[in-house]
Amino acid sequence: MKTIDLRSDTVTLPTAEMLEAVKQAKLGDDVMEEDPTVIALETLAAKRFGKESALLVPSGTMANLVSVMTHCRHGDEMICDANAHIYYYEVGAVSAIAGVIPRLVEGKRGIFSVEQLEHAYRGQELHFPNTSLLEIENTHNRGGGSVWSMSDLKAACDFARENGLKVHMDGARVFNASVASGISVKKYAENVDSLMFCLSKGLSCPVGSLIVGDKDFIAKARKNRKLVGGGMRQAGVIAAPGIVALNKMVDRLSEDHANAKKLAKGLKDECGLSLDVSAVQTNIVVANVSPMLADDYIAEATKKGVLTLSFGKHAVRFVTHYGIDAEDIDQVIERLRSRS
Ligand code: TLP
Repeated sequence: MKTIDLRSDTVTLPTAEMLEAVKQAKLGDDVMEEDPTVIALETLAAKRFGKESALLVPSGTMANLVSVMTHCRHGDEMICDANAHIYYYEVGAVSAIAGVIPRLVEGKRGIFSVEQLEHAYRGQELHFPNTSLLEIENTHNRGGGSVWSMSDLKAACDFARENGLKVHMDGARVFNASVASGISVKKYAENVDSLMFCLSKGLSCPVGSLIVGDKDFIAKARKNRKLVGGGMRQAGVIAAPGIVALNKMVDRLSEDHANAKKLAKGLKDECGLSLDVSAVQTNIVVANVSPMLADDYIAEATKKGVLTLSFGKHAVRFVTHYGIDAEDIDQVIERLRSRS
């Protein structure tokens, strides 16, 4: 029985073209800013997002941390969604390392309104920490791959700007957002001061994330990357697949989105799980498996060769990606339909 791995789009393997690009890559010492392949990727990313500069880092977690360290001082406050990856899944790094206090907003599937921001923002007063950053996640992972609309994004960013806050976008899956919404990544980036995206998720690269921003911000971020041990040497071996990804792997994300929709429909109509099919916008499906516990459901599914992740007591996450096709989705529905 073939194992169908829907735990995450991080399980994707590099394409043959990516591996060939690694072999052919011209390399140098990237800490000395002499790796031509890294420079080519950073130049390409900056151009794609309409920003002055870009910086390659090993992971999305480091990209978020370095961005927060660059925007904020120790003791500052950052407003973010209560289910934001940066708060929920990054080992508390923004507090433990950057010394930043998160102030949480209860968004709807990770999307929050200006009214909620007005409520969360305490103003600059003697007793309060200095609120310096708004963090937005697009697509929103725990929100089930939800996409920020341009009007919601613009309103939140305008509010931030009017109050002197910088905006950082965790765009780990921003290309999924862009493909689903038709809004260019440039348009998303235009509204924020910094944006990070991952090569290692839907774009199928083995390693790497990029931060984009203005020249000065990226120069400071480069130093913070060094501070947290993220300075890399012949990092062109990571950058080379990234160039292939940006040129070849973006448009196909719509296949993952179509497969996620098909999966959601099947899980609801044929496997009896509870979920809102119309809420599936990208490559993430979150289903409620009650009365079963998520862990028990996952154990049963694993026995049937379908791998998934727990997203709460009764919530299970399924992620579609490169390497999962429409037939695999049929198989998943078939296997999960029977409860024996
Ligand atoms: N998300 C992973 C797990 O950590 C949950 C996944 O499988 O989805 N921002 C967002 C929105 C993410 O989803 C992730 C990874 C990150 C940041 C961190 O990226 P990495 O794993 O490269 O540090």
